[in-house]
Amino acid sequence: MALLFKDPSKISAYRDRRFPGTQEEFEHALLTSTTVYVGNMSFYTTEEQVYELFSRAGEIKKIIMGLDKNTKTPCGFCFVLYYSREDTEDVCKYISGTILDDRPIRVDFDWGFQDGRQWGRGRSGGQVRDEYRTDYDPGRGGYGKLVQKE
Ligand code: GTA
Repeated sequence: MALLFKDPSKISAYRDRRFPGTQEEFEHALLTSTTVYVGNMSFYTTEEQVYELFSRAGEIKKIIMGLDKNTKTPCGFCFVLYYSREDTEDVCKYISGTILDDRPIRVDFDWGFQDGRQWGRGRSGGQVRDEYRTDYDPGRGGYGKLVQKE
């Protein structure tokens, strides 16, 4: 295992406020889990497209598309569950930053999927980052939700 992945503070900048445990348990989960989070996806990217790209890194156990909690439609993220930790590390190293549907996607280590995590946590139903964005992003519904409401 590369040295980078032995230091939990370097493995991911993201801290899930809803993780039901201590910081140590969170870090342990990041170091051992076989789940990755995929962000900056287009709302139009399908599970089949995710499968096509992510199965290059290893055998996939399951894909869970992130959904807007109001419309129940894809809102630009997903979780990919692998069988092996080695494949999980490879996907973070080699697939993060590659282009899917004309967008650079971000692949991040994740502590593990639990029911409920598939829903966007933003007030408008989608992801929190799409509440606050001020740019125009046609692949993610245009302007951020707060700008749209102005
Ligand atoms: N492993 O990077 C990630 C990640 N993200 C961004 C979301 N998830 C992630 N998992 C991993 N790595 O299950 C997971 C969540 C949840 C699902 C949907 O995806 O654990 P969400 O994106 O709707 O909400 O989650 P989340 O993650 O709870 O939002 P958070 O942490 O408040 O904010 C995310 C980003 O939004 C921030 O980094 C920032 O860029 C922006 N943001 C948040 N608040 C503000 C604000 N007040 N002003 C401006 N920008 C803001």
